[in-house]
Amino acid sequence: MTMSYVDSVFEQVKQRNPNEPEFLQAVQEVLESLKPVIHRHPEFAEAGLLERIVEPERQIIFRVPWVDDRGKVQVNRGFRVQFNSAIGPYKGGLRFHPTVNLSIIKFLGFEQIFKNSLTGLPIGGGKGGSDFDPKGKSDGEIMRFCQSFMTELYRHIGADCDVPAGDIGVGGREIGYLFGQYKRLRNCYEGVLTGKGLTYGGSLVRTEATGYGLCYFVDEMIRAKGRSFAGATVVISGSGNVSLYALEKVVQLGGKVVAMSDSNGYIVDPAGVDFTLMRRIKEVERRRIKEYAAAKPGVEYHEGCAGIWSVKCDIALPCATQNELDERAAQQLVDNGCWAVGEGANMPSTPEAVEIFLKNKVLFAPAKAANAGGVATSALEMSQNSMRLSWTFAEVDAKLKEIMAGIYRKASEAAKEYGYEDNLVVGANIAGFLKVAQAMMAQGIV
Ligand code: NDP
Ligand code: 2IT
Repeated sequence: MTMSYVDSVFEQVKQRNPNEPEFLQAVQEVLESLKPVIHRHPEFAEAGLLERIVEPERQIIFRVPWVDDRGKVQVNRGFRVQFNSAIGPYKGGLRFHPTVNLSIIKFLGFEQIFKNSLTGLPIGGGKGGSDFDPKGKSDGEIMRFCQSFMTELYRHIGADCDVPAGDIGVGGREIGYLFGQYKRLRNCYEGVLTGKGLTYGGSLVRTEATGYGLCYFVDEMIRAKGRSFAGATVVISGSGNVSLYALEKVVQLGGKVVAMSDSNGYIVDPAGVDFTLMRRIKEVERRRIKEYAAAKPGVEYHEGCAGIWSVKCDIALPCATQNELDERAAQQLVDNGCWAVGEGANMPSTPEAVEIFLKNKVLFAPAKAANAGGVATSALEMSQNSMRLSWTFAEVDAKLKEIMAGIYRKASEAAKEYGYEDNLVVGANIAGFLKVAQAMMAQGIV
């Protein structure tokens, strides 16, 4: 038997990108899901659509030199991968973390294409970042790094071309420094970044959007099966932007969060994690999660972040990083009675872990659907910047909720239509792909 079109495209991707395991992992999952679509649409193969969609439109890698507080010159590597602009300007975050490399930025950029499509808003896919480690750096060092990073990046981005935002290690402070430098270099005040501060063009709800959106999505998914957050025990990994606002929303929806983590370890708080205290320690004071245990009686701290999946829960929300939840962790969750998983991070579950969830009928919300609330609200920030108006918190929050419900509907309908009822992994991949594919078909071979 000759190899299928989809399999032969994946073979080519493997050959051309042999040292990019995260990128290959993301591509393999999407291509596998698309087999029934390709079968129904032979015109996609004729147009070389898959060969084109797996190749970034443009990849930029650059030197980022800066001077640390001791006067020593430091050099980091900067990246921006402009993956696909079929449905709108490139859009996606910047990650500053020592593990950043081209494979990671390409996997994130590739996922972003389909996620952004699912939002229903006009945004293409892109991602960027640096192997810079913000941990332990002074504000001055962060500022000088951001200014140097933007001194190269500014020539490649723009409000109608490519609009970066935050991701791991890039929050409000970094976006501020990046925006200031962009404006200075271009002499132009435009919505070139999202996640901006509220005094200079930011949108209400953007800070909370990914975590809130994750909970809105999971709520839709579990309510469709007669379940709810009320009274549920929840474990959230990470304690950064996504995790914190998932925590706040879970509590508002009547659930109890009993464990959270950072890259060093995890806390167990049987009484339910206190949002105000956790936010102060992690977001305001930028300290370690260990200090939450020191600050509140009855809380245990355990070294090593992977152990968090041994904590018994009804709902698990992995919100830290890629491949943080493996086969063993998935089995542990299932054995402990976990019945729903919502991915707040990008690709947090390994392919083997996803298999285990699906096989055991755990309600599974895949990242590119479940965490799309952040980028959706970024697109709402872009709209407000274009109109030179700002909407109230309630207005943006209502739009976010509606967008997340819409994504759930699109993913579950696509899954059903292609014979994979209740499989939101396949449904999200197909629904996200179809809009991009139609736009690419209309625009010719580009
Ligand atoms: P933050 O930098 O605010 O927080 C990241 C959290 O994850 C921290 O608790 C960090 O711990 C932990 N973490 C990071 N890397 C690792 C690692 N290698 N091993 C263990 N723990 C780790 O990032 P965000 O909350 O913004 O992002 C979290 C995830 O959500 C990422 O996968 C991101 O791509 C995804 N995402 C973010 C969106 C956003 O709007 N911000 C939107 C959609 C997805 P420590 O402090 O110890 O480093
Ligand atoms: O992974 C993601 O969707 C993000 N980090 C948010 C991107 C954005 O442009 O808001």
